[in-house]
Amino acid sequence: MDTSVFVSKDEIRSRFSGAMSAMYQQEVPQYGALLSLVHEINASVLKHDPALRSALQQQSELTRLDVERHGAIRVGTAAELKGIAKIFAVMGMYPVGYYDLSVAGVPVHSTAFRPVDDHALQTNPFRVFTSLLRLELIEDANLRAQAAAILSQRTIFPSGLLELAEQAHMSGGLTELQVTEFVAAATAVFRWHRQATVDQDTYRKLHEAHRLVADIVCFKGPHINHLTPRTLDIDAVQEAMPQRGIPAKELIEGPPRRRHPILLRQTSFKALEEEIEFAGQARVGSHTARFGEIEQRGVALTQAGRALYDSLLAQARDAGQQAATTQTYAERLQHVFAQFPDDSDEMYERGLAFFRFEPRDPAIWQQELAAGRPWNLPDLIKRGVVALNPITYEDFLPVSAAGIFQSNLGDAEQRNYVSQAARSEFERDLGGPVLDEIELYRAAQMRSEHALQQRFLAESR
Ligand code: OOG
Ligand code: NI
Repeated sequence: MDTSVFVSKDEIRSRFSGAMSAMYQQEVPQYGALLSLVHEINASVLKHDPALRSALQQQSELTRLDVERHGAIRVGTAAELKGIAKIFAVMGMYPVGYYDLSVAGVPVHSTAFRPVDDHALQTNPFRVFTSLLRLELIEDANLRAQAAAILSQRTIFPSGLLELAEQAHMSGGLTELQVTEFVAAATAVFRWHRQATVDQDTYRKLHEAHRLVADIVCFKGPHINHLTPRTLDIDAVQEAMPQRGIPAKELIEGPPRRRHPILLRQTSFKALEEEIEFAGQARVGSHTARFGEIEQRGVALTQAGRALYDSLLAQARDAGQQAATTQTYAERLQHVFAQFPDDSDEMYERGLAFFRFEPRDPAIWQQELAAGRPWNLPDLIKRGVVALNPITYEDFLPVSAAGIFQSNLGDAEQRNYVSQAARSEFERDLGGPVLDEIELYRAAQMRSEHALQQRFLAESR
C-alpha cells in the first residue's frame, strides 16, 4: 500500500476544525463576533508583551493560537458514542479523561476527544468535549422508555461516513478525495436541525425531566452546542463582551488570574433562544442550547498540584455559603489561591506542575558542558542553566464544566444528584478505556527530560 497518498491525521483534524468553525459562525453569528474580539485582544496582548510573545514562540504555542479551539457535543446512545469515537480516530483524536457531571445535577458523563502526541498537539489541538446521556438518571420509567425509543429511531451519521472511517482504519488513511468527502460528512453530523423529531408535548415532557434531556433526545443529531477559541487575556475579553452586545456569563470559571496561569479559565455567553418546529405540527416553539465560550489555558498540574487546586477551589466556594462573608467570589478566590505558588521554579520543586526543559542560553550551556559535572536536572534548573517551559493543560475541569452547563440552564434547573460516577459503564459504551491525562503529561515531561539528558551526554563528550 502506498501510504504517501494519504492525508495526515493532523491535516484532516485541521480541516475539520476549520469547517466546524465556519459552520458555527453561520449558525450562531455571535460566535463570529466573539472570534473577532478574541483575535483583537490576542494581537494586542502579543504586541504589548514581547516577553510573552517570545516565550510562546519558544514553547511552540504561537503557531497554534489562531486555530485553537474546543467544541462540545452530547450524544444519546452507546452506539452513537462508538461511532463518534471511530470518526474522531480518523483525525487523531482519542478519548482522554472521564468526567462525572451527575454531581452538578447534569444527567451525563463525558470524555474529551483530543490529539495526544506532542507534534499533533502543536499542529492543531482541536478537542471535543463529548457527553453521553444517562437515561438511568431520569426518574420516570415511562419517560425513560420513551426517550430510549425515540433515540433508537435515529441515525446521526450520513450514509457512507462510518464506512469511510472504517476504511481509513483498515488501510491506514484516506486520500485527498476521500478526505473532502469525509470532512463534509463529519461536519454535517454536528449541524443544527430546526425541526424537532418529536411533537410539542413530548418535547415538553422531556424538557421537564431536564432541559439537557430534551436537547439530546428531540433532534436529528448531536448539534455542536458551543465552540471555544483560546485567548491570552480572558479578563479583557470578559470585560469587552458586554460592550459588543455579547451577553457574558457573570463569573470566570477556574483559578484566579495569575502571573503563571494554571489549568484552565473559562467563561461563556448565554445560549440563544432558537425557533424550532415540532414533528407533524404547524406550531413553532423555541429551544435554548447553543452558546459561545472562551478559554485561557495554563500549565498542566501533577496529581499533587491538582489536589491542591481542588481543595483551594472548594475552600473559595464553601466560604461563599457563609452568610457573613462580604467578599466577592473573585476576591475569595484570589485570597485562597495565595496558597498556590505563582512561580515556576517553586511549582517544579514542589512537584505541582509539568514542564519541558530547554537550555536557557547557549553560552551558559556550553560553559556547563565544559565544566564536566554529571547530569543533574534539578541542579541545572536551580542554577539557571536549564529553563522551565510549562506544558499546557489540554483538558477540562469538571467543576468548571458544571458551571458552564449551569449558566445555560437557569436557576430552576439547578438540581443535585448524588455523585454517581460510572466510569466502567462509560468505557463499556465507548468500546474501550479512556486515557489518563496525568499520565500523558508525565510522559511528555519525561520525553523532554530524556531528550535534554541525551543532548547533554552527547555534547559533553
Ligand atoms: C459541555 C460543557 C463542558 C467545557 O468547556 O467545560 C465544556 C456541554 O455543555 O455540553 O465544554
Ligand atoms: Ni466548553
